[in-house]
Amino acid sequence: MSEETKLVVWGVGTTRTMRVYWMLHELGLPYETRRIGPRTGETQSAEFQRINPKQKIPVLIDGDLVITESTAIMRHLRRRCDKLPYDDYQLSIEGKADYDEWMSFISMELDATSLYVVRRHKDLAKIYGEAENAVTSSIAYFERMLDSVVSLIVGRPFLWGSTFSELDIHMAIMLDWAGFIGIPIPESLGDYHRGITSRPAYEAARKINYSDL
Ligand SMILES: N[C@@H](CCC(=O)N[C@@H](CS)C(=O)NCC(=O)O)C(=O)O
Repeated sequence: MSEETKLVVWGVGTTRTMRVYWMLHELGLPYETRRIGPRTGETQSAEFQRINPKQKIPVLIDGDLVITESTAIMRHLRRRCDKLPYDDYQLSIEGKADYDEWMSFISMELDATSLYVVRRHKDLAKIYGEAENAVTSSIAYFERMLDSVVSLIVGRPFLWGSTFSELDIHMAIMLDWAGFIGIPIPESLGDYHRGITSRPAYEAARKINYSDL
């Protein structure tokens, strides 16, 4: 693989695919898109199952490398070029622990155990089943978890160190998603959220990810 290897992204239309397009546009990397959507049956085609047996989008193909997790794809793209260099803190052992903590917190506490449960048992209840209590308690859990980190975010342009990173993509999409569901976001996070989502790469990614859906 080299910086010149053609990048191919499979999948559009979800918060997870949005992460990948946003990072690609931040880095200005050229790519091709295979516009398959979630729950269309396209992730079950024989061709796609050979690429990703998990039958999930997004997938990034980078030469011989196939990556099937959106957070791993964001990190890989960033490491692949030098357009978003790391600062001294981000390279330090403390900075790396801080990164791991944010990545784990957003992926697990805000996403997997909270908003994704709401998604499955509310909007996608026809597939995953109705579970009103799970939806209500997951919303409350999301609010409690988000509240617990508000003081670490307020007044900062970026979550980690002094530069924009994939953690900002991850967090801003969570805040978008919560707003979409109707969960009120603490007002004090408004400046951070607006700052991150005013980046041109966010709009460019939205156009690719959500057009014709
Ligand atoms: N861990 C995966 C989760 C991906 C995921 O859950 N993708 C869903 C859409 S949000 C999917 O492809 N579902 C299969 C389908 O709907 O056909 C990631 O973040 O990359």
